Amino acid sequence: MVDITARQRLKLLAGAAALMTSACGGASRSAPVTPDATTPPPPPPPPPPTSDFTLTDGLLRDTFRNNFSMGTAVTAEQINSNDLSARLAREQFNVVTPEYELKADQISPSEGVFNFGPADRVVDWALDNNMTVRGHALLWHEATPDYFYQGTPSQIRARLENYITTVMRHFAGRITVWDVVNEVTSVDIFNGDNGIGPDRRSRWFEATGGADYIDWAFLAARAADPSAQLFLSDYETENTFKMNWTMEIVRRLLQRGIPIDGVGHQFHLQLDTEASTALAAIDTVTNEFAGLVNHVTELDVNFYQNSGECWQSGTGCQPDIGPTPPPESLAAQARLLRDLFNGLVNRSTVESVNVWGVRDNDSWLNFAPVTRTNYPLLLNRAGEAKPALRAIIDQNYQI
Ligand code: 9MR
Repeated sequence: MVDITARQRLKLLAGAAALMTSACGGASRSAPVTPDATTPPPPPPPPPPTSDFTLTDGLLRDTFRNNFSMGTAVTAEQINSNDLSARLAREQFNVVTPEYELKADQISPSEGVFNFGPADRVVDWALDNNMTVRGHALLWHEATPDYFYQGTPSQIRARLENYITTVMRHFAGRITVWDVVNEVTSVDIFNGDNGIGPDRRSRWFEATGGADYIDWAFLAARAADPSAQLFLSDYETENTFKMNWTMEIVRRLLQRGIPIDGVGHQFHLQLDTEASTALAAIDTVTNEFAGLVNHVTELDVNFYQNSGECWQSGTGCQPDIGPTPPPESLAAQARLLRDLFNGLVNRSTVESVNVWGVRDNDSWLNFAPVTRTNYPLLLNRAGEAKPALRAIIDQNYQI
């Protein structure tokens, strides 16, 4: 995983590149008739449309208004620079997740230091624009400074409780939904299944000697802000094996009386993912745990298939597609997302669906596992609706 500062630098470069490549009319017109002194010159004609479709204000969120809220990830940098993605986020979505500003390495880079500035910026901007905020994430094994893991298990617990209490109280009333723990399920299933079981062998697990830290986090979160909705979020819940392990963890939490309100499914999907596998994950939660709700937390569709080797060492990766996405891939993305959204609207436990970025150039998948042009989101680099967006808002749109 690329570190945060490198990622931020890359994002800035990507933003600049997108600006430089944005089209600017340029069609030549015939010479104007010489105006007479009394008639004002006619206004210039509007630029030719680049597509036969206009994404009117609020269309995306309004399409799903009776089903679930529609969210996206935004950064403080995008807001501060009035980036096109921030403007489109405000126009089309009603939930914002700060993409990294609420992570421990940003909020508290060293012990006792709390830096809320960038997160406050995103949260206040969202609220000013009538959007709600998903808090992401109180505990993760990435983007977390080393000091969190130092000392005895009881020292680590006390520090974690203090962190969660301080952060949640700071945002109380402004952030009403939190990913309390992120990605705590074992990934052993992808490493040949060595019988490790449901709990990820993360630094949290190693430093505390087990998975009780998950309980500690939820208990502290409920105590800090009893009105907040508390989630466990993970990726590849569309994989039955991984989902079973996530379910084992949720079951254990509920059996112990640990407060949890819902499961977040990141849904970082592939072009060949069957929507039914993702919908099955939603149903698994609904069918076993009456009262728990589902959120889709980080939806995107990767245009590359990454081998384990590519993820682990950055070698053997598929080559860059380049600046023109293959039409058949755009169509596959549109079909997958239409099937997914058609299933999500019929599932009453789905309260919130969030895509992980606004325009294709915003996505982490342009940089992970290696730097390549990717097309994972609903809007293209120019901020126009892609086939996937049109497919989910209009059943008559021909893919
Ligand atoms: O997209 C996020 C990227 O901008 C950050 O640099 C990175 C580290 O904070 O986190 C990325 O988001 C991750 C999310 O928080 C959890 N699931 C996986 C996402 C992609 O790595």
